[in-house]
Amino acid sequence: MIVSNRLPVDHVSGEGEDAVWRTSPGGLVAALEPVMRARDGVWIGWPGMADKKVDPFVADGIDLIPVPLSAKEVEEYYEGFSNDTLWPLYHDVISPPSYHREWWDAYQRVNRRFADAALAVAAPNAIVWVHDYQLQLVPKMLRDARPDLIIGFFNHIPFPPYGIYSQLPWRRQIVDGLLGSDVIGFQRVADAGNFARAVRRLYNYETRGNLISVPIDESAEKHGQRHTAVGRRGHPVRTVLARPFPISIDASMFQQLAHDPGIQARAREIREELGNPGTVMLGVDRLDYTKGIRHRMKAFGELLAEGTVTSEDVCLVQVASPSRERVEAYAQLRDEVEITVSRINGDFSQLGHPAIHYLHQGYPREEMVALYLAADVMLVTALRDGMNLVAKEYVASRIDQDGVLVLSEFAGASDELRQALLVNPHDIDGLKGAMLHAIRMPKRDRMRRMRAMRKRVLTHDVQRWSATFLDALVREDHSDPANNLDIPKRVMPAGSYGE
Ligand code: GDG
Repeated sequence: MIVSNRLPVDHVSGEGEDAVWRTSPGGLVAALEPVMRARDGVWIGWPGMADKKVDPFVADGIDLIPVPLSAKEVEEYYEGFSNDTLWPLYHDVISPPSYHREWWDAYQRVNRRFADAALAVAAPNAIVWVHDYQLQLVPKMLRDARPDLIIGFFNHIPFPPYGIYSQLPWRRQIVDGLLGSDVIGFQRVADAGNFARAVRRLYNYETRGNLISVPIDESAEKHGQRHTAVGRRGHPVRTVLARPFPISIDASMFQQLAHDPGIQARAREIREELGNPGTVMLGVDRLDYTKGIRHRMKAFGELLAEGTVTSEDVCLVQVASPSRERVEAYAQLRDEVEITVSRINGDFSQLGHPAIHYLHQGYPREEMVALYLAADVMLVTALRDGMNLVAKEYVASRIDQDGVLVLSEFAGASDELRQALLVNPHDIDGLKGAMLHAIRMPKRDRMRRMRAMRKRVLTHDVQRWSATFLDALVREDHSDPANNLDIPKRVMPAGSYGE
């Protein structure tokens, strides 16, 4: 069973029996669909419409169980606690988190509803995989009711250092909720480390490497609990594996799209429509304050102001797909970004050559791949990002082995894509230097780097990610050597561009 905030479908039209749904085939669906079919799985989540009860249905062969949310719950649990408390807190308080007790109440209530929906259909010893920060209380709710279940949790966003995490008024309850899992997956080594430290500080539980010993009462062992042992302090414990499982993309799907002659023609057309500039730089992000869109624009604006580049030589295409527009911080960010774009364009565009092509729209995947193929330089300058799939999608799409990735060291992807030009996006001079380096990089160097990054992404795709996670989840022995990490040793000196 998969439990996630959103079902992997969007409502197209009609109601009840006549409802038409379209699956939103993100990487997660692509990875899990075959597994779910083979194991008779179900997916539990919110269908995306408030105040509507939707009966269970099947989409593209996956059984879906909708969990209803009222408009008030969307406001308090989703937009409030998930996206205005946890999201900014877990992303290093880039924007100040809001703490409201009513939001917390709604979060607990809704987590209970998701857990109950799972409990209603879980077979004995079922494998339940819970996803992301909206549902951190679900693992413990499941464990308390059904110790036989095999429970995994994957956190798609960072887990912050304790000095930040400790702001959360409900910091103990969240950690306790997560510890209901058998396996807790994080994007980076640092996230798993931050979590283990939070466990020690808040509960003083023993931790050893990736293993956390959670004390249990004597009787629990007899009730079919897995992973039980006697802890070093002489009490019975249940061990929880908390380690990184860096997520990836459906790499072969991106490769396949990149081979499509129609998409290749579209990529050429895009360059023509842009006026055939010497260099096309591209940004693709949800319009989110974690993505460093303003830092990227500031750096580009300064290069134009100094005359180091002109809008005829270099243009920036920024796709900023609309996101969370009812949350105040997002509305504010949109205003700031749009003012910045207008200023830069007003000051530096030439007729027929706008400096920034700003697109506040979502596009079909085919168009995204055409953009990746058209872009000489991909800018991923997140201030904090769990992984950043866009970086991996760009690499997988570059079947010509060309193109330069400028990548923030604050994105999880930088642990694997060491041949990117790594940047600290707060260092505007460093960012400008990396942009210039990318613009001027000789083809041989570009290809050498791209080849190495492609090797990594093509061999470590989302199918491998889900298989690795599920493998760790069903394994009887948490301390098995197969749990060793598969994250490359740093091949370049630590530190960012220009240091
Ligand atoms: C969270 C974590 C982690 C964007 N605009 C369009 C579009 N996209 C697609 C991209 C990419 C996805 O959305 C965005 O994924 P990211 O990883 O870049 O970022 P988040 O949305 O913040 O995702 C993140 C991820 O979860 C997975 O664990 O990597 O760190 O924050 O796939 O291509 N796709 C289409 N049109 C658009 O306009 N078709």
